[in-house]
Parts: sequence; structure tokens; C-alpha cells
Amino acid sequence: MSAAIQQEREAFYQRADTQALAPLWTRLKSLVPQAPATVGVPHRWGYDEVRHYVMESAQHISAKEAERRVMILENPALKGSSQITHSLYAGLQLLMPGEIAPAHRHTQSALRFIVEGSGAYTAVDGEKTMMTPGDFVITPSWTWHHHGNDGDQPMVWLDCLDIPMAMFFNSTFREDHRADEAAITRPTGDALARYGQGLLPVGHIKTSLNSPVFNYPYARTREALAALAKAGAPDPHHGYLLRYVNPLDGGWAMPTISTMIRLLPTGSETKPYRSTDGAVFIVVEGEGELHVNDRRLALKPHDVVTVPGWLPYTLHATHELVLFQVSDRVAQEKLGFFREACL
Ligand code: 1HN
Repeated sequence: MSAAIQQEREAFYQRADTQALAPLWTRLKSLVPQAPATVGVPHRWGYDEVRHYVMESAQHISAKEAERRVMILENPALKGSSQITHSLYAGLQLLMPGEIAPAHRHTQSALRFIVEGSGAYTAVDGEKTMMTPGDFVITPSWTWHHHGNDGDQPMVWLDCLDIPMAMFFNSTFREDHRADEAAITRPTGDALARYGQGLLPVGHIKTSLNSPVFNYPYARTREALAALAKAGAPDPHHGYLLRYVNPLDGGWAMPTISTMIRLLPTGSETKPYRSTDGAVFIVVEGEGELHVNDRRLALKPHDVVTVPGWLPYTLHATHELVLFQVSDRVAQEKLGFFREACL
């Protein structure tokens, strides 16, 4: 293209700009790329390294003053964004003995994956549930929730929220409860008894987009994984991979965040896999490595690892590995964006 033509075009673009008009043809390929651009970088937060900072946070602020005392797991390539992947927020929350994180509600959905401690509970929509390491707990959109630690140990859990997705739609609300503790209206264990036993109350009408089972206890999850592993025949790309399910409809447990758990037998490695959902993994048990690009990210108990979407990765287990995994897959599936490839 000659310099003259280029100049004429630039002058046209400038005149068009005065009318809030812009040419598509200079931008089309970046607006609609051939394949997803990588947002963020693969990263590992080793629990041996970060635990100390999480614990130290209690010396600086109370749960009450902080509202939620959390160290955000921020993707190092997305500093200031509070994003672990481009669509998810994650952090490690600490609740000390005797503390209460006061009741509030927001339209963002949250999940907890319990890391360490005992004796603490979370109260969600009128029901308390005890938090035990490995439990997966749902806090649905716009439900009152508070957390309390009646035990004698610090309690740490991984929070994951759909904050970046909610921010994209900019249609969200929050509200503080007038009291620190919201009312408890059902006995502990009620939801699991009604909905989590392969039984459902006759005549139950679905009113939530979330699974009515809001705590999936690790003891049960682990039993299922052990039985699968005993039966043999792991998937070459996934190992033994299970998704947490809404018993009312067989769909994902939450409307915006997908949750899965997997077991990889000692000595096994998965074949390369990629999918359009950026993933966050937390190691529940065992040891191994996640290989992505030219990096080998160590996997030890409680380590958190993130892999941006569409990057092929493999998983290697040196000791029987149990990994909990979250992503925005459920949202992508609903919108028709999800793709995956077994390589
Ligand atoms: C929140 O409500 C919790 O309830 C945790 O524990 C993390 C991050 C941002 C906004 C709200 C919780 C949060 C949060």
C-alpha cells in the first residue's frame, strides 16, 4: 500500500472518529482471533511458601474488620485485577478461633474448598455446615452467609468467586446483614439428608440455579474416587475425573463455576489436554507435577495451580494424586463457547 493511500485512510479514520465511528477492518483479526489469546500465565502458589502469609494476616486485621480476611491469589500477569484466570477470582481465607466473618450477601456466586483446620462452620441461606478439609461448599448468588470458628485451630479455605464474570455484566448487588450472624432456620445436615442421598423429596420444586446440596463432604467424595480407582481403567487424558452434580437435574453444581475432582494413580501421567476454560487446581492429597509450556509446576498438598485456557497440559502423579478443579466451563457450555481437545 502506498504512503498516499495510507495517509488518506488515516485522515478518513480521524474524521470518522469525530462521529464516534471506527473502521472494523483494522481490528477484525484481533476482535475475532483464530484461537483464544492466552490471558494470564500458568502459576503455582506453593502452600509451604504462602501459608505463612495467610497466617500472618491475622496479626494485621481481624475477620470482623476485614469482613473477609483473604489473601487473593492474583495471576502474576494480571496484577491489580484480582483475577486468577480471566473469569475467576480466588483467594485463601483465614478464620481464627472465636472469630465470625459477618453476614452479607451478593449476586456473585462463591465456593469454598476447605484446606486446613476443624471446628469452623459456614452458614448459608439458613443452614450451618461444618467445614472439614476436602469439603466443597457452595454459597449461591444472593444468599445470606457468614462464617464462624468455634474450634481451637485456625481455619483456612480456598474461595473461588465468579467476580470477573459478574463484573463483565456489571449487574451486581451486595448487602450487609444488620447482624453479624444471619438467622439459622434449618438443622445442620438438612440439605444433605433431603437431596444428597440419591433421594429427593416428592413434589420438590426447583427454585435455585444451584445444587440444593451445598456441602459435598470429602469423606464421600474420597470413597467414590477410591472405588473408581479400584475398578481400574483410568481415562488416558483425565485419570479418574468426576464432576460435582446437581441432583435435581444432573447438571453442574453451580451455574457459573464448574467443579470437578480427580484421582491419578501413583506413577500415572495424563496425555496432553486443552480446553477453552482457564482452570484452577488445588491439591487435596498426594504429589506430582503439572507440565504446561516448558514449565513443570510441582503439586504438593494444598498447592494451588492455575492454567490459562487453551494451553495443553499434562498431569503426573508421583504419589496417588487427588486434585480439585474449578473453571468457568459451565458458563462457556451454556453460551456455546466451550471447546476441548484431547491431543
Ligand atoms: C466473600 O463474600 C467471601 O463470603 C469471600 O467468604 C471472598 C471476595 C470478594 C467479595 C466477597 C466470603 C470474597 C467475598
